Parts: sequence; C-alpha cells; structure tokens
Amino acid sequence: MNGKFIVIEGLEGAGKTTACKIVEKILREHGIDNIVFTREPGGTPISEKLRDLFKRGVGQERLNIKAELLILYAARVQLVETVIKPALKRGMWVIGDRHDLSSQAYQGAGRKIDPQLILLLRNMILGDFSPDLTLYLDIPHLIGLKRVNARGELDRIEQEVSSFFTRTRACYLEAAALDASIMTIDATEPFEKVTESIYSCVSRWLQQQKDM
Ligand code: Z5A
Repeated sequence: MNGKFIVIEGLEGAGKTTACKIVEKILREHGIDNIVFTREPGGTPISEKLRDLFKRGVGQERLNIKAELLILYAARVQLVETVIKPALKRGMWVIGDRHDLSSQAYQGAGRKIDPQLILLLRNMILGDFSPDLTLYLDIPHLIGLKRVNARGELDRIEQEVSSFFTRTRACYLEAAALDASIMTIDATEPFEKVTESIYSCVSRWLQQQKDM
C-alpha cells in the first residue's frame, strides 16, 4: 500500500496523543513501519515558532481572529509542503495530531469566522489535499478539561468560554456526519474501550484499503 495520511482530531483532553500511539501500534501490527508523526500547529521549526505565537501571543497585544487564522494556515502549509507531502511521496505513513478540520471547528465554528473565508483559504492553500482517514475523538469540553486540568497555565484557546467549545464540538460532529472519511470515536469511555474502538475502526479501514 502507498503511504496514507491519518489524522486524529478532537477537543483538548480527548486523548489524541494516546490515540496517535494506538494508531501507530495498529499500523506496525499490519507490517507498516515507515511512520512519521506530525502535530498542528507545529511540526517544522518555522511552524513550531508559529505555534508558540498562536498559543501564547505577544505580551498584552490582542491577536485579531483573522490574523490567528492566517498564522494557523501559514504553519499548516509549511508542514504540508515540507514534511507531509514529501513523506507521502516516499511511501511513508503520516499520523497527524490535528489538521485542517481543527480550523473549521475552532476558528470557523468557535470563533465564528466567515466560513467562506476559511473555505477560500483552504482551497487556495491546500487545494484538494486532505487526510485519507480522520478519527474524531468526541468528548464534551468539561470532561476533556478535567483530564488536562493538572497541566497548569492555560493557553489562549483554553481560556475560551464553554459556548466556544460547544460550537466547536458541534462542528466536528456535523463534519463527521457528512464525510465518510471522518470516523467518530466515543472518547468519554475508559482507555480500554477507546482503544478497542480505534482498533476496530482502523483495522476495518485498512482492510478496505487493501481490497481497493
Ligand atoms: N487549534 C486551533 O484552534 N485551530 C487549528 O487549526 C489547530 C489547533 C490545528 C493545540 O493545543 C490548540 O490549538 C488546541 C486547538 C487549537 N487548543 N485547544 N483547546 P495542544 O496541541 O497544546 O493541545 P490539544 O491538541 O488540545 O491536545 P491535548 O490538550 O494535549 O489533549 P489530547 O492530546 O487530546 O489528550 P491526551 O494528552 O492524550 O490526554 C489528556 C489526559 O487525559 C492524559 O492525562 C491522559 O492520560 C488522559 N486520558 C486520555 N484518554 C483517556 C480516557 N479514555 N479516560 C481517562 N483519561 C484519559
């Protein structure tokens, strides 16, 4: 099989980091060892600088929401063009901790940025590039927050109000309902159950890829 791009999405604390490791384990069990990991925003030296700018801002200056969106797309295109596409071309498999759907959900629904603007940016910057499979780990914001609460200082997004995350989650669920390449996993379940669901989704999908 040629390399594929598998993305893990979800609100914070959904268990994305854990899910990336489970997907890696499944791929290795299927004899796929040429795996690259990415995270967004970030994943290249320039994109990591942009991540820091996005997460922390600069001093007291308020980051305009359209500037925020552009920072995210700058980081994304740098990662896609210099890491993801070259890796896929070499036949590697890429496991991404977040990708473009995060911008649709957080900036589009959460920040209420005009969907036309996001679509325009998406089309101009990414064209028809998209993940082969997305696992969306669904969790209510407050449950996810409880899991990550111990981490300390909150970043700009983590300081948002509950309604922001309610809109963000609704956007994820709507996207998953409309797009067969996005599979929803109930991330409120205990580890063992979530692991089982990921195994079942990814194994089924891998079989479909082999049959194609
Ligand atoms: N963002 C955006 O706005 N627009 C964009 O386009 C992009 C991103 C790409 C990135 O932050 C922020 O950027 C993010 C969206 C925004 N902000 N928010 N919110 P990040 O990379 O620093 O953080 P994150 O992406 O939200 O990930 P996270 O907070 O690290 O969560 P996670 O990776 O999903 O969770 P985890 O680390 O795997 O697990 C968290 C804890 O829960 C950990 O202690 C686990 O042991 C525990 N856990 C995991 N699964 C379970 C289960 N099943 N039961 C119990 N406990 C569990």
